[in-house]
Amino acid sequence: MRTVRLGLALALFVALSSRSLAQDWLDLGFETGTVGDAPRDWFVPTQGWKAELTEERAAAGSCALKLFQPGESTAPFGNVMHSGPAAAFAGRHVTLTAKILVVGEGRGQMWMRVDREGGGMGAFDNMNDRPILAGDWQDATIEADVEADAAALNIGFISTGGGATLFIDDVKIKVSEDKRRMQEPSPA
Ligand SMILES: [Ca+2]
Repeated sequence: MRTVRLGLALALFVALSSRSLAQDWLDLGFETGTVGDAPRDWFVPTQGWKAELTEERAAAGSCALKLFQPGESTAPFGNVMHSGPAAAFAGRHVTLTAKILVVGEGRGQMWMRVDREGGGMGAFDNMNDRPILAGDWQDATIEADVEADAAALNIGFISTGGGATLFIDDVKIKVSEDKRRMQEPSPA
């Protein structure tokens, strides 16, 4: 009986640890920090684009993340991203969701990319086949099986094809409880 209880406690601890690791990984709702500043741990790698916390629009709470182009830009698109260690996600099924509001001409796309140990690229999706266009808040979803040797998980949001301003909120990352067996490529 004692062993069973210890096992249960251990399983619970592992589940809780992995969940909090995943939650700590992101500032999910953009409700902390200073309006007008970039949110903690997010950055913009594209020249001429800016990302900041805003109270202009919010899908939940009172703040959201705004990606916009304040001046001239030579970049082909705008991108705001977050990169973190993949320890909590390796070998698991991950579901990334967010609310996106597109203002102006162009497309809004969420993306996720796994970087594997040794430098190779793993799972990748940038919603190129299902972009979000101007309108009301819309749901974005990406599902992926994260490789067992994943080193980093990168997520972001791009504005492409017209310079639209993006509002992003309610980012959530859900991780499967159990390790999943990765599919081997079928022999040719
Ligand atoms: Ca919010």
